[in-house]
Amino acid sequence: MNDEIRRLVIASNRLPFVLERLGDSWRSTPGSGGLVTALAPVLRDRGGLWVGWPGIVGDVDLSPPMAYLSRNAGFTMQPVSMSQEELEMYYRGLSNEVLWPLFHDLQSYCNFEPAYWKAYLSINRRFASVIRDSTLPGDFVWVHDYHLICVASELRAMGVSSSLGFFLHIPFPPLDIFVKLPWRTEILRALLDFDLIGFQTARDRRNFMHCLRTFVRDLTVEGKGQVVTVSVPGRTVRVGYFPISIDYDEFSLGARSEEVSETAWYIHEKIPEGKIVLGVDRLDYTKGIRYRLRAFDHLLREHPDLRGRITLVQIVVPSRRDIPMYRDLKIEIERLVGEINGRFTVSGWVPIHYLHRSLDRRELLAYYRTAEIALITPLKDGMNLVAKEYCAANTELTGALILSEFAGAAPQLQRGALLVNPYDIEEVAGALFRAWSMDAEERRERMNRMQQTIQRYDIYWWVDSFLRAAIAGTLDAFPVIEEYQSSINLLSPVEFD
Ligand code: ADQ
Repeated sequence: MNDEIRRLVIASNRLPFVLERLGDSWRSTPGSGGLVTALAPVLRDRGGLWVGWPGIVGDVDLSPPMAYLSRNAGFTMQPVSMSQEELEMYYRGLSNEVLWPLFHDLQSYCNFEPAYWKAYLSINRRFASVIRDSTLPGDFVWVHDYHLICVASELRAMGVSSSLGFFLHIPFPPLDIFVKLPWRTEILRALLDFDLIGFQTARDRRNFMHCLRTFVRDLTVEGKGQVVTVSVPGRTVRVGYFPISIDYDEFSLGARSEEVSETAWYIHEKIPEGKIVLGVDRLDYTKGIRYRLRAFDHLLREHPDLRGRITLVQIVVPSRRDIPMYRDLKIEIERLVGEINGRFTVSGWVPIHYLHRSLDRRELLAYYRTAEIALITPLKDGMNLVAKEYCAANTELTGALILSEFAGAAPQLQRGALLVNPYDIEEVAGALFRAWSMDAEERRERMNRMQQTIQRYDIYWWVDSFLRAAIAGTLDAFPVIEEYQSSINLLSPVEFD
């Protein structure tokens, strides 16, 4: 263990909540998405630091709400400010119109606007200055995701020599897609300024290594297995894969609680006819919702006997509402739901129940617990935590998981899930039929296998394996500090003055 390590510092585009001004008071609501679900329990009570954008644009004095949230959350929060224009160019632009679609293999959705890149570098530089000003040399700085790839090179340019780790939550694309990026060499070079680069799966690391070998000269690679060492003149960097996970015990115990059981019973009471198929996704074109709806439509056409005996509950969490492509996607999903419901609904049975809102943990767990089938079919996904959450919450071992082979979770869950190509509508419909008719024994065995894997490789395993590779230590290197005990739950909304 490295004795000099002092604090765990996390940097991500957003702080783990969204702040809003409500007249004279403030409201913080939990951030949606996998990164927050995964990291909030890790930093809680450790007195560490989280650097990120709090969700407010412009020049607003954020010290009072930040002080309140830091005092009560169990770690300190350091905001990074942004103007509306910067947000548009760096976040909406380079992050979500270039890196997000390209890294999910959807290059035709990209808008390679040159001005985006300048804004991206400038915001990465701002994150770097905030990190430099609020950390000490012994802190371990762990930067997250595609918005902040250039933070290490900016920090190095400022003379910061702290230990820096990076984790990419989304996939890394294959060479022939990555090659389209106008800033491909800059991105690869910037990543090499971290000390450890982590990907979700072996597939992503393989793609990255292939790109490095193609574009970076004088590169040597040593070792094999989960973490390898890459050297370029003047730098040595470790590169590994660390499949992210969930707090298994929290989901599993939560699902057994009385209030979740009651809500689950109530949900099934309201949808009494047959089996429930569940889809839960952030609103995003990578999640494959349109293909999924068409597969469900195909199932009902091909198996008229299932009509009235199977119901799809599709929950869509609002996301990136200010991006036009996301607004169009919402309209298209609603049109498809309306069309399918219009075609098949009969008195007493509506085939698709569509919810477009965020759910609290109790409701989400209740849906997980009550659904006989989870239909998780992203076109590509870094990991997909919903798949793992569904399994952890399936306390009675009666559920079946249909999972896209392009989700990062597929290699880990392949012994229990029914893997499908999400573009293959007939195959997905076939898997639905197979899951619908699967006997209890097979469901139990498959679910049991998946639960064992998720329980063993949970979120604490993930953090520890990353930290072991980064600093030869584990989360225990940053012990829980009495005076930082949290009194608010960042996964619930809070209002304060
Ligand atoms: P996301 O694309 O956000 O994450 P995912 O991993 O599935 O995808 O996480 C979604 C999270 O949102 C889950 O934790 C889930 O509980 C929560 N959620 C979903 N529906 C909700 C609802 N209706 N109400 C409230 N919460 C809801 C990115 C990458 C993924 C990667 C994660 C973590 O795109 O591939 O798995 O980061 O690395």
